[in-house]
Amino acid sequence: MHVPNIPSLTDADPQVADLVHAEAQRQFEKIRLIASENYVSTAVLEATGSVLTNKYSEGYAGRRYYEGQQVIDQVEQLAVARAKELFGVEHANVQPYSGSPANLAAYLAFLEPGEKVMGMALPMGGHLTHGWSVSATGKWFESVRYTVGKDTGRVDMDEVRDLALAERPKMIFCGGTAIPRTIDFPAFAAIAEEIGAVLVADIAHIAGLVAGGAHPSPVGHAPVITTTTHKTLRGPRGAMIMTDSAHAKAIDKAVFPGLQGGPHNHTTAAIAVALGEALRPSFSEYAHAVVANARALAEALVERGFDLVSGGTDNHLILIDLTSKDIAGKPAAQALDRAGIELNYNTVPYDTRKPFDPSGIRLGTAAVTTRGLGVEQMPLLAEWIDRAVVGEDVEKIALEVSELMSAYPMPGFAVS
Ligand code: DSN
Repeated sequence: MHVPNIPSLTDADPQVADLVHAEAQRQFEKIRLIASENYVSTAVLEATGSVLTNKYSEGYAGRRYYEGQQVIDQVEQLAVARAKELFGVEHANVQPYSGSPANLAAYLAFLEPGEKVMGMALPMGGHLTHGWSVSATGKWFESVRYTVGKDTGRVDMDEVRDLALAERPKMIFCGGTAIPRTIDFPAFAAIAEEIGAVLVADIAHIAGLVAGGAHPSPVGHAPVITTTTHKTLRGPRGAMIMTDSAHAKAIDKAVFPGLQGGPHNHTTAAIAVALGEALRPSFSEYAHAVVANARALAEALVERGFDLVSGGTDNHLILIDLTSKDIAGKPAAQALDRAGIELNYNTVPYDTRKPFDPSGIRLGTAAVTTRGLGVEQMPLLAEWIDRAVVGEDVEKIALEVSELMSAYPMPGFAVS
């Protein structure tokens, strides 16, 4: 059953209560390898489900448009202070509703419509909001995109520099959603400085690794840093923008009143809780364990003949090109789901297939590491993936997966 228990919901709306319990059970039984997901602590869950959701508080602490902010101001100030301490930044805005609005705030703060942005192309591992054509950011701004090497699967910083010098974008994004390798923040910063562009580091995927010292930090290199709070950082669904002092005012104005109304105060409180957790030494151990697990899983997959984009991983994420296995990403992901292994199909760089039916799958180790799985379990995961990806023994594997996971407690769930 779900923890905290939900007796009032069960009385008032058993249909929804049953669905909540069912999802908790599903998360307990599966090996969750979606690279952008995690399990939050029970404390984060409690903050998210609190009466703070009842309150409107447009504005910022001490400068609100509604009365009754005696408590909310303290909640937001606590979240901000913890973000500043954890990441070592001068300023933090904890109000963005999620990653896409956080990135939009950067556009609103530093670009006029039609001006030029540079980001990693979506099929190469970038994000929709880094200027991809179907996103508002690609429709309302001119965008240029850097790629990864066809043979290396890695960003070539000389090519990024050449493109930047030729195109002279006003803003540059680094980071993305399917990047298995370390992001070279100093190199991006040098390029941005050379052309006078604002560098925005989108660390949504790796924020927890940065906080835990398992990935280099963009602080001191990128004056603007956007992140979601729910991936490796292990907080609630939300986002933050961290800046140096020079860029703070523009970002705050862009978030509110530029893009948003009232912040989601229950989320802000849960972000504060998650940041408090990330400030503890055990979080650094967690972040390093996430990377160690990803490396071990990558090695075990390579041994089984899987073709990994860039050959491996430096972080929590693995991108597999299944072309050599003669199966597409979507049927593979569906077969894996039936086997109790949850991940997503994904385009790979230079994919010849369509985004809704691409050649790859994407995996991450943030959630399984939270459950307590270690490097010793990764060869078994690779073996199950190898068999299930082609639809072999899926029902049998699902039972074995559920048996394995039953030994690892899940925050948010208790066996009833
Ligand atoms: N949907 C997120 C991910 O899965 O990486 C990015 O927005």
